[in-house]
Amino acid sequence: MKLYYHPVSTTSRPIMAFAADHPLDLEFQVVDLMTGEHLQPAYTDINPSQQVPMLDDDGFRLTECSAILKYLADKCDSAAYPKDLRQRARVNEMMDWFNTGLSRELGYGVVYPQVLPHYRRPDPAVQSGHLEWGCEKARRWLAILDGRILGGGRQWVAGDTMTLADYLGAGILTLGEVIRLDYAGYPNIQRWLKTIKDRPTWRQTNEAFYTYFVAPYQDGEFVSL
Ligand SMILES: N[C@@H](CCC(=O)N[C@@H](CS)C(=O)NCC(=O)O)C(=O)O
Repeated sequence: MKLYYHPVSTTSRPIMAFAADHPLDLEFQVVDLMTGEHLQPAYTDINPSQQVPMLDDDGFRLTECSAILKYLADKCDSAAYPKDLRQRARVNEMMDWFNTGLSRELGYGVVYPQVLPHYRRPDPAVQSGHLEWGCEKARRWLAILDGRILGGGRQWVAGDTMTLADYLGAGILTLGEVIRLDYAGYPNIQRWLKTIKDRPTWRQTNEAFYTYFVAPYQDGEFVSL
């Protein structure tokens, strides 16, 4: 199997982390988002969405990080994607929660418009209104994550053990580090992230993210939560 990915990408990092923790025969093929390789005909031909990640399993091509994680987990029979119907439904629920709610507001509402030129609104008033809106909505999701989902001493977001939802959620939350978001004021989120980041495979699979996406912006001025 081959994973087309980029090592700083928020949607690739959870798959890299999962793969590092599991016995998967996975070849990694960088698609250089920085030079626009994903927009070139060679990649567009195999992935018209022009995004990473994409998995190719013997000609079966699959996009969407959430779908790829589930596919890989079933492929290697991982306990991170439980077989029990309700436990699995809970994991699916949390993955959708992260990917459609928090990711939208935190990533597209707050972080990307400040660091990726093609997401910045050309009109300063629109940009500022967009960020204000994103921050307000992101704060709401973070309060739910901190208080309801990870509150009461819960260690993981979807059950008693680490699941795909934790892999995905940690990738999305750590994107905030690009604008130096440390989740002060959200102690349960901080505790949960620390547990995941203390895992031996975390630094290895996130090294490029910290080097090429977090470090260059460490002195930047950002609107933050
Ligand atoms: N819904 C997709 C989103 C994938 C995505 O946003 N990928 C980004 C990298 S994190 C990308 O390829 N961006 C390139 C671009 O949009 O130009 C998923 O969950 O996998």
